[in-house]
Amino acid sequence: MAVIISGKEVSAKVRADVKAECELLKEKGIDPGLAVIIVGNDPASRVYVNNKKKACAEVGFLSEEYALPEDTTQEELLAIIEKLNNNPQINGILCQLPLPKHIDEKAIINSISPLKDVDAFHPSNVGKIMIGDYHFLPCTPAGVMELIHSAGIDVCGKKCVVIGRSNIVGKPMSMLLLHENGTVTICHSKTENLKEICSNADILVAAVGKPKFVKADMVKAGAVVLDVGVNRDENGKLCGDVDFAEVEPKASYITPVPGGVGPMTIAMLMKNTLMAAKIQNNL
Ligand code: BQF
Repeated sequence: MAVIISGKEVSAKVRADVKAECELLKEKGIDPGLAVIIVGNDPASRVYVNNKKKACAEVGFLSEEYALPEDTTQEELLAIIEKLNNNPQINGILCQLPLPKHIDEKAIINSISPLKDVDAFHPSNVGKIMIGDYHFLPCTPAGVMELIHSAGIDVCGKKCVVIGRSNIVGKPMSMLLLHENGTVTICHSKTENLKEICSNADILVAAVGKPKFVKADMVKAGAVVLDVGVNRDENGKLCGDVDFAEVEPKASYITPVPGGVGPMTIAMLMKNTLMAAKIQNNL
């Protein structure tokens, strides 16, 4: 029987803290604003963007949505970002990924001012994270760390295994665990003996993108299991990368899907936007 770490509850606390700080900023005449760009009609992206706008409204941020058609050119998108970079009312800019295939994602990420890059995807912010000298943390890994802390778990000296090596989750996740003195192993699709490596982990982070990929025989008894996946199962139900029914009895702590890491991603985006507003106003 594991303790279920509720991202629903922890994220509500984070948003409440951001809301309180936002009120203080507004008394100083600072009104934090986030611009969210979405290109095309991907239904999952639509849900994520709506979640972000809803969170902005809750914490008291201004939010602007730029919903662009699928056939938007790269030049058009770059022109919008350029305007937002120069708009003092906008403190954070995020471009919802993935983008249509005819747009070069790297070029778009590179064009966002690092000071407004609240996803922390710009190479300059990625570099800062590598050397441990950052103001923005990537939202999902930061959310996972917040969940670990909320449960009173100490990473120092622990065997941490991250499954997945994406630039958005796996790589930065590994770096944050390393900063807290975890002994970190990154696994991926070419990893040999995946089951054996995972089943030695004290802290296991699943960021694979495959429904119910992590089974009980991949998990050590008493491990802490953090599930980054947002998938649909065979019945169309939301599920994680971890087979929750199998793994929960074996773990000491586990995050559910929905209501685990997902809401934390959104809450950390609010935290980053608040930080961006402070930095841009020299606070
Ligand atoms: C929940 C995302 C893959 C690719 C791009 C709450 C979200 C999801 C789940 C959410 C995600 C996943 C987001 C739950 C934002 C997380 O209750 O479990 C919130 O909105 N997310 C994204 O913006 O881009 C993605 C996953």
